Amino acid sequence: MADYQNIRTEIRGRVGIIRLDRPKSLNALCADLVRELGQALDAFEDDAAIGCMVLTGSERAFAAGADIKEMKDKTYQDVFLEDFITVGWEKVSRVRKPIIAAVAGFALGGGCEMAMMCDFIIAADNARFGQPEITLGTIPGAGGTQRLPRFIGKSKAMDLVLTGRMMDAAEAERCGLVSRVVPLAQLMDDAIATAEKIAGMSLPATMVAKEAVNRAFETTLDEGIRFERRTFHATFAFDDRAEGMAAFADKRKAIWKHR
Ligand code: DAK
Repeated sequence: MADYQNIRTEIRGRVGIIRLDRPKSLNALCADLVRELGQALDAFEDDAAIGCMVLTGSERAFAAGADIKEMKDKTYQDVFLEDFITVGWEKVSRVRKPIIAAVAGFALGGGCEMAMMCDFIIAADNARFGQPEITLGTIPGAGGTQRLPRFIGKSKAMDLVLTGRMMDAAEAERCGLVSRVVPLAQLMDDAIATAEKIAGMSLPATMVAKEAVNRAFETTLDEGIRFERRTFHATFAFDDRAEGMAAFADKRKAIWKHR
């Protein structure tokens, strides 16, 4: 396992867990953390024994946003030329294997954006989501203005982005930002059990299912349905598709080859 300073990683069965770990700054997403996160995502993505990932933080904070102290003296030239924290960041939305965000405490600014880049969010009952960048004289920089309205609608997205207010877990569930809310003490057990369930499916089937759902955000309904139909047909090339249907007919459990 790599020697990371700002995150911790763990493997449980076929589940790869990444824990953001800068407790003194509520997991503020500094450049080193984002670089390490990118490395950890690559490692799990390349590991054939991993079928699903969980991204989490601490009980107090998933992440309170990008590191404001690191950002505050940067100029336009600095952020443009170094493509500030972009490369590792984009890996979260580019991984092809399923990834669940398990969110407790603050998920603010880049923390909220990072959770939204995962495939779905399981929230602890103490979770608080928000895009407070407006209070810093700036705007969301990692998808907040684009993903929030797609996920929760224009009105609530505008409310959050323009006021910088936080919403609690119940409101986040009501508006569809999170898939479910669980008691804090159960968050990791629930997230890992869900990840194990996904990792227990055929890996290529989960990967194409994820890709097909994500198409819905990029294309028209007609083209999306067409993509789904072609992809559905393509699953007939998988060994696991033949095995899954044969196992159903034989009334036995499928044995996946992940091929
Ligand atoms: N950055 C740096 N330090 C932070 C931090 C942050 N985002 N959030 C908290 N901390 C630090 C605090 O400064 C404090 O440090 P010490 O004073 O102990 O040294 C420590 O964490 C504990 O925080 P508090 O004492 O403030 O704790 P409270 O419980 O009183 O308040 C809070 C918790 C989360 C409400 C508060 O800390 C807070 O408002 N934090 C800032 C939240 C925020 O504004 N976040 C948005 C940041 S801007 C991009 C990718 C991402 C982004 C942009 C571009 N690209 C890919 C290009 C993202 C931008 C942002 O997220």
